[in-house]
Amino acid sequence: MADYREMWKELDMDLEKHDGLCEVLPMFYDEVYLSQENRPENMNYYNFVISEVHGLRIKELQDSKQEGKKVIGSFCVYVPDEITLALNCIPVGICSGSQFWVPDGEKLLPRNTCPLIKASIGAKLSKTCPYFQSCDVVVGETTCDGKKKAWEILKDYMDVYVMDLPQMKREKDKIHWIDEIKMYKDLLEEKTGIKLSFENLKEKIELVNKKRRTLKRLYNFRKYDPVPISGKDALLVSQIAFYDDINRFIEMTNKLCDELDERVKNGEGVFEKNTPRIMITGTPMSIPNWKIHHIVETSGGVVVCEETCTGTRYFENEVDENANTIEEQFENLANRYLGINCACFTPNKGRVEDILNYVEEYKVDAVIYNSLQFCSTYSIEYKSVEKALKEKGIPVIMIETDYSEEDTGQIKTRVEALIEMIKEKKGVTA
Ligand code: BJ8
Repeated sequence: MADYREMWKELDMDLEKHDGLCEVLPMFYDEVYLSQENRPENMNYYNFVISEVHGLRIKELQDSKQEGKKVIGSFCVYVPDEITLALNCIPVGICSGSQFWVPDGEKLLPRNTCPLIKASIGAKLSKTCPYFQSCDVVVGETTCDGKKKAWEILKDYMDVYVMDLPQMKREKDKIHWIDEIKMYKDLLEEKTGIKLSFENLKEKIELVNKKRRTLKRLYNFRKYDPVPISGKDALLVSQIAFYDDINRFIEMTNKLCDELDERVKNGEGVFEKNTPRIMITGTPMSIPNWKIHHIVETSGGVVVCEETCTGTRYFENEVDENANTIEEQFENLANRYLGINCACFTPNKGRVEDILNYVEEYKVDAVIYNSLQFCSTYSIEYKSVEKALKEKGIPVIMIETDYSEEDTGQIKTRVEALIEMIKEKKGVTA
C-alpha cells in the first residue's frame, strides 16, 4: 500500500491515533469478510476499496479538490446528492460505524446517546477520519433529537450546514422541503461560485437514478434461492455506495451483477437452498458495522434484504425525470425524498407497508428488527412493525445494540434460536 502519511498530515490528522485504527480494521475485515466461502469474484473490487478506504479514495478526493471541486459530507439519505453533484461537488456519507470513535464522542456527548452520533462526533474530534477532514462543509439535518443537538457541538469544529427536514408528509411539508432543497442549492452555489442549470441537474438526476437502479438490480438477485451473494457482501456494496466515485461504482456493481446473473442461471449460491432467509429492518449500518449480518450468517441463516438507509431506503423510488423547468425538478426531488420512510416521521405507516412488501418479494422467513441503542424513534416504532408481522405469521425479534462486541454472545444465542425455529418450520435438517 502506498504511503499516505504526508497526505494525512496535510489533512491535519492525528497520525498516532490513526495508526491504532489502521491496525484493527484489516484484521476485523479478514475475519468477517475474507473468511467467507464461494464469494463472487467481482467482490475483489470492494475488497480493494476497503483496503484503500483511507488511502486511494482520499487521494482522489484531494485531487478533485485541486481541480476546484468541493467535498460535502452528509449523515442522512434525505440530503439530495443530485444537487451536490450538479454543483460540481462530491457527496460523501460520513456516518460512523466503529466503536473506535465512541469514547471520543463520549467526551462531549452523554453516554446515553446513539452510537452512530457518538462515533460521528468522535471521528471528527479525534482527527482520525480522513473523510471528515476532507469535507469543505458537512450537512446535518433535523431528523432525530440526538443529531439535531450534535450539530450544535460539531459547529465548534467545522463548517456545518443544517437542513430542516419536516417530520410529517402533508402538502405544506412538501412545500417546506422544496424550499430547504433550494436553500441547500443556494449554499453550494455560494461555496462553488457556480449557478445551477436545468441541464446540469437533469444530468445528475439521471445519474443518481442510474445508481439506484444498479443497487436495485443487485438486491433483485437476493430474491433467489439459493442466494448468489451473501448479505454481508451486499451490505458492503451498499456501504461503499456512499463514498465511492459514482460512475465507477455503477460500472463495478453492474459487473458484479453480471456475475450474479450467471450464478443464478447455474443455480449456484453462497448458501445452500432452503437456508433460513432473514430480513433486517431498522437503523442504518455504516462501515464497519457488520455485526448483525455476521452473526446471522455464522449461525445458519442468510440476510436477504435490509429495510434500512444502508439498504432499500437508499435506492428505492427514483426521481421523476420528466420535468420542463427547474421548479419541476425541485418538486420531483422533494417527492422522491419525502417518499423515504424514516421513523423520524409521524405517522410512518409507509414503512410498515414497505416491510410487508419486502417480506413477500424477498421470500423472508423471519425479520430482525435492529435498533441502535438509545434511538427512540426506531425502538418505539417496533411495536407497530411487530404487530403487522405477527398478523402475517412472520416471526420477528428486536435487537437493540451498539457498536461494541460485549453483547455478541447474547445476540448470537437469540439469533441461533430464531434460525433453529425456522429450520424446524421449513423441515430443514442441519
Ligand atoms: S433517514 S434512519 S439516515 S435519520 S442518529 S435516527 S440511529 S438516534 S440515522 Fe437516519 Fe436519515 Fe432516518 Fe436514515 Fe436513531 Fe441514531 Fe438518530 Fe439515526
